[in-house]
Amino acid sequence: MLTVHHLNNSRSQRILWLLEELNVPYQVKKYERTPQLTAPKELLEINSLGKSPVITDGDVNLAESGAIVEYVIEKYGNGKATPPESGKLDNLYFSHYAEGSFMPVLVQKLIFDIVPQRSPFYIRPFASMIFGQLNKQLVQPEITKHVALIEAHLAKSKSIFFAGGDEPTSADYQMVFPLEALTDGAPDRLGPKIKEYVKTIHDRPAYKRALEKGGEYAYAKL
Ligand SMILES: N[C@@H](CCC(=O)N[C@@H](CS)C(=O)NCC(=O)O)C(=O)O
Repeated sequence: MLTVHHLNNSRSQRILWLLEELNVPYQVKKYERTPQLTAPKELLEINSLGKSPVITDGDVNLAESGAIVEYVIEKYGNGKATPPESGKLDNLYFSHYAEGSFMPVLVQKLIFDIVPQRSPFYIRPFASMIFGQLNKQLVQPEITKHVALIEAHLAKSKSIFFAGGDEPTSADYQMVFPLEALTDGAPDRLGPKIKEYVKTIHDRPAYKRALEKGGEYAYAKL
């Protein structure tokens, strides 16, 4: 049976949601973040980067959420999660954009937030000032551009989903995590379409089942 190596509060929630939507039988092996928020070393035994998600499926051992999403849809989709012809390019774009362009900016913000908190107390005020300025001058303007791009796309999409079809496709499975993280951390910076999008996904029965299977997930509440 397919196993999802699942880290709490992580991108592997995407994979649980996908498997629930496609009704694929699977089991979850749970890993707990350390107090420093990194993955525990047991994940290194499954994948050499020690990151989540990873799946094992027979002889297949696959990391990288975008690759896993494509693999699962191709092997188990039975035609589901296929974008309409008119949405194929959008699906391709947003499936890659999520990890290739959007997540790096959010991770940069997270790091700039965390560095001052973890600095020795005697340099913390200076670290806060420097990293606060870096966030304000470099990262926030980037996030604003990303939010505008996504908001504009969702506003013109033929449906609530990124590819404009009547069901989620790989673009949605990839985009949901960064949008949830933003909704949780900076809801005031988001437009109405992104908020509606995240709420619609959270209301889906398959999404709720995935939350139950995965356990702790800070970006959506049961
Ligand atoms: N681009 C990778 C990123 C994987 C990744 O960084 N996963 C995070 C969880 S969201 C992780 O395992 N963090 C723990 C660590 O780096 O120790 C993907 O989409 O799968």
